[in-house]
Amino acid sequence: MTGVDHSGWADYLLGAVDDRREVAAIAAQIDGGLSIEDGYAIQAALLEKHLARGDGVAGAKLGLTSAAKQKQMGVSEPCYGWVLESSVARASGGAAVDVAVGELIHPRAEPELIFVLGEDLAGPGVTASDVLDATAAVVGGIELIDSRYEAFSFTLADVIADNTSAARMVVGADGIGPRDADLTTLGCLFEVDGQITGTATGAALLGDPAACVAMLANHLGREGQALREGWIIPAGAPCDAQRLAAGGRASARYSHLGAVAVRGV
Ligand code: 0L1
Ligand code: MG
Repeated sequence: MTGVDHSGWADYLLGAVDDRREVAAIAAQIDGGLSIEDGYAIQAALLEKHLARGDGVAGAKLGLTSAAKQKQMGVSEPCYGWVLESSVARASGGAAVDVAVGELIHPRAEPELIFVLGEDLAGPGVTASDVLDATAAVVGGIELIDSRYEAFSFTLADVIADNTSAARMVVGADGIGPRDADLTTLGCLFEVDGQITGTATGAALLGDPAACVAMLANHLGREGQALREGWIIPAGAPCDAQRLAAGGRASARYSHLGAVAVRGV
């Protein structure tokens, strides 16, 4: 690793969250750019700062696991981040969950397939089948991402440092057992402000959503960390993300999992 000030850049990103303002991407401000390794080190420092403020970890997430998202953001690899307890809202029944978009910088909504773990999962060597064995339920959700960077523009290392743009995670009420349906053919229809903006199946997530979660478990295993029982694990968005404004509404309708909706307030 280089002499990058991980704690200082984490403060830079936390300041952007606190002040609800976009900031210049980090890589462009460092001679030689920002490595993926330094991106994860900044992300780890940022997580420590959130925990020091009294927040907790509700799960871990994957980002950029679909071709739709990789194309939208101009990158070719997935990334991993943390889901903070303060970011999670649980849907009840079919009612739309209100999200205070004014607390965010330039939020975008995207559908998510979410695994709820029934037991710990520690890499290396975790397979998609191991993920299904360790999963208590699969639910639908909607993530509100909010890059702290100007114009949602960044390198892969930048977005990793920024905890993969994580901002809010709305978790659907209706789950199924991990083997109750074929997750690769499970369908998702995403609608924003009355317009269908994307349709996809679970296979859009690198061929198999459970394999994505295995990648995350193996990534954390390399750092001596594990996914924990009770955590939620969003496997990524099968469709691209859409701007959500105050008064706007996004809904994700899943086969087998029901619908999840959010309203910008
Ligand atoms: O959850 C995600 O897929 C976000 C990954 C980061 C890139 C973005 O901000 O879209
Ligand atoms: Mg996401």
